[in-house]
Amino acid sequence: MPQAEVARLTEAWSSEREYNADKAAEHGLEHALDPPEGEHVPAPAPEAAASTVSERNDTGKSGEPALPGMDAGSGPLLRVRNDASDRRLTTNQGVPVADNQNSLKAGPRGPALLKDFILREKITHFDHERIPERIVHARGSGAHGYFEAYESLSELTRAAPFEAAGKRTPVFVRFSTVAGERGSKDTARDVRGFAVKFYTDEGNWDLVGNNMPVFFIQDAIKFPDLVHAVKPEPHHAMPQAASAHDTFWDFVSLMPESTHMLMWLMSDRAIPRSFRMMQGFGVHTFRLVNANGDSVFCKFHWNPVLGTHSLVWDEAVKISGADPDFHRRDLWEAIEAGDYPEYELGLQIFTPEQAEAFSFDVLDATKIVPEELVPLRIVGRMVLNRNPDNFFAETEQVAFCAAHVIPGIDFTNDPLLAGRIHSYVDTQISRLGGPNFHEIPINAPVAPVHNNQRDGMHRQAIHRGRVSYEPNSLGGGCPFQAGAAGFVSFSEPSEGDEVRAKPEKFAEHFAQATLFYESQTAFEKRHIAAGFRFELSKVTVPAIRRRVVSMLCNVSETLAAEVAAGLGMALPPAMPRALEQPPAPEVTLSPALSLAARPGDGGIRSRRVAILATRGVRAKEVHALVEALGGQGAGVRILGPCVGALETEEGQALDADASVENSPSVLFDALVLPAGEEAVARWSADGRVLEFVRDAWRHGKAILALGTASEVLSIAGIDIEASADAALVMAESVDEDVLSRFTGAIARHRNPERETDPPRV
Ligand code: HDE
Repeated sequence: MPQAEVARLTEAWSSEREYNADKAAEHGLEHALDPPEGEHVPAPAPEAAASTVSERNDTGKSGEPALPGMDAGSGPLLRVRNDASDRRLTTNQGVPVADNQNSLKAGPRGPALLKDFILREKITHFDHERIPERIVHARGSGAHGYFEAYESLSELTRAAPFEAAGKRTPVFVRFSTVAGERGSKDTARDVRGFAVKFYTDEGNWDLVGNNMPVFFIQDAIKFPDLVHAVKPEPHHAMPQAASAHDTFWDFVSLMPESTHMLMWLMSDRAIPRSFRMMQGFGVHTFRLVNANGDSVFCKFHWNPVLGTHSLVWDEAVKISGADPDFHRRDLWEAIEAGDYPEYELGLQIFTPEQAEAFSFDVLDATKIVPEELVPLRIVGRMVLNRNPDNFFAETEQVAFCAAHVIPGIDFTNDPLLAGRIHSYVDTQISRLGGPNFHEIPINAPVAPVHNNQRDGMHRQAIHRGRVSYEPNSLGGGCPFQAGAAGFVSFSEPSEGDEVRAKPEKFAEHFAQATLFYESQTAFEKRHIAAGFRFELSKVTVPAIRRRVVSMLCNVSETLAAEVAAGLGMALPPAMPRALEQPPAPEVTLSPALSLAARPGDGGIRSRRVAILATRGVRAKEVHALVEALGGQGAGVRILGPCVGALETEEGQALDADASVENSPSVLFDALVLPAGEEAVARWSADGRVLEFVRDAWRHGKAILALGTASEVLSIAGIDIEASADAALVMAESVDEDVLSRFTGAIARHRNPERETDPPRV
């Protein structure tokens, strides 16, 4: 189209907006509650909105002009996937590389030349391969999947994922530890991050939660203090990925509001068996808002279909050495094997009036809303069915943000949440190098993005046209404000003086710590006491230990006494309470808080079973078990003294695919000791095998001993005569009954009744 014609169209288009008719509606409350859509005029011809009249000249790189309203930066990741199969090597500029073995030199023994742009590009890029790690949650593992709604929640919220039964929304999830650095171990005692990015058709919603429903602090202003206290101490940068040190306990012992979170952190919740076997929580109270603008309060819960299961501490410590990637590997392998991790989403819905009457404040992130008070409504499920193609591009570059909400989800005045709404975008600017991190493919929404934000480091989008301001007439008023169809903040009346203060109810610090402790089973209580004992035994300043135990006196005398005894100290007086006359709690026992409340689906899918093998092992049962357990979805490995072929009792060859050396007991959920005279004799004389068996026993694992293999248990020091133990199955050979007792024990995960403190073996 000739330039003159474009000018004529532009004049006509611009004239359609004689004045800004939206202006009058900008004022007053009515506008706030029901914002109008912005005035906009369709372009009279595509050329009128173009940057250039030459936009149809396709150079082979420039491509076609933008389609009307198109945002090529959003949409599936296909647009950026890169596959090198059957392709030649190139530079970053696409220049084919002839020789990737030698730098350019003046003669074979001569000096390297500065003009070797190929060498220089390669080395320069390599020099900058790392980006700053996350200040917290640095170590994480991610997966793609989808969320599927069970029902329409439109009476409660207009949020897109809950629009209709069966609606699927793509998600990317990142699980993480908090304190450790990027290369630290997976099985540290720590909170786990549980961050979900929903790519909804109304933009990205990030539910950036944890595997514990409460937090250490009540106000964001204390977050840097908390993190400085828990991270390695600044003078010598130790310990890595551990809260068991002076500065953490010094801080929390002076912050009694941490007590409730400390109960969770010292419990088995802090050492999950798998990311697939832990809950997730949104922590804060959020709002749901429906199309009429009506709002209710909401707490988000993720419940794993496999149930909640944890490691025991001794196991977690040993896994750190045997496989620091234990959780990352478990997640990856489960997805590769088609055992897609699945979690149900539960909502606790309550009104502000209900909240007002609670003995605690729902804006206080150190408090839960007990499920006995407000039951869970299960509204959908999340399935993780695809591993990332590339760890860095996806799991490392994904940028979650507590401020990413969509129409239908809104914030409350939780002062911890307020700080988070600021922090996440801010941190990405230095971590991901500028304000355009939302254009990194894993972060880009699938909903199109159109606004007048421009430029900045690493800008990817090529904006068509010359309009980057609003109001405008040269772009037909576009992109125009969406009005009531857009995100309308819930209009909550606010009152009060500008003060730095906390509400009175925030001063109650112990009731829910007691609720949590009292709601645990006997073995969980034992583990909590052991957790405190271990952590405080690493604290070198007795005054700090005393302070923590005095805090525990306000939770449970029994717990405090047990911890004090474990530290060889006298029980101190209880710490003075900030609130002397706390209100009576509504709920004093909540079985839902115990890990035992969610045993899982009763199957053994993806559980790991070790079958020991060595020369002389009876192969018959080994083959039968591989088939039977594998058939039920368990991951079965045959562990020899080393990998490779060994000769069985029957004189056949059996292939060991792992060894007692490369895969110790802690990497498995169950153990089989098959029969075979010679094998039993060999195992009985092998220290590594005896250690393997002892660990399996001590960690409460299901054990199947066939024929005379039970002798190995006795030699390992296990008192099989005295133990009436459902997880120890001894039999001559494998039949239906033996198999069902063994798989039943595996499905139960661990047998805590076997535990003694100190351990019997
Ligand atoms: Fe975070 N948090 N946080 N946090 N958080 C970060 O964001 C922050 C809090 C959580 O897999 C950072 O991208 C403040 C509670 C998860 O990438 C940072 C406060 C909960 C992840 C940040 C909190 C979380 C983060 C570091 C107190 C549970 C990992 C790098 C006001 C509801 C997300 C980053 C991922 C990460 C700030 C407290 C969960 C610095 C200021 C409470 C799961 O922005």
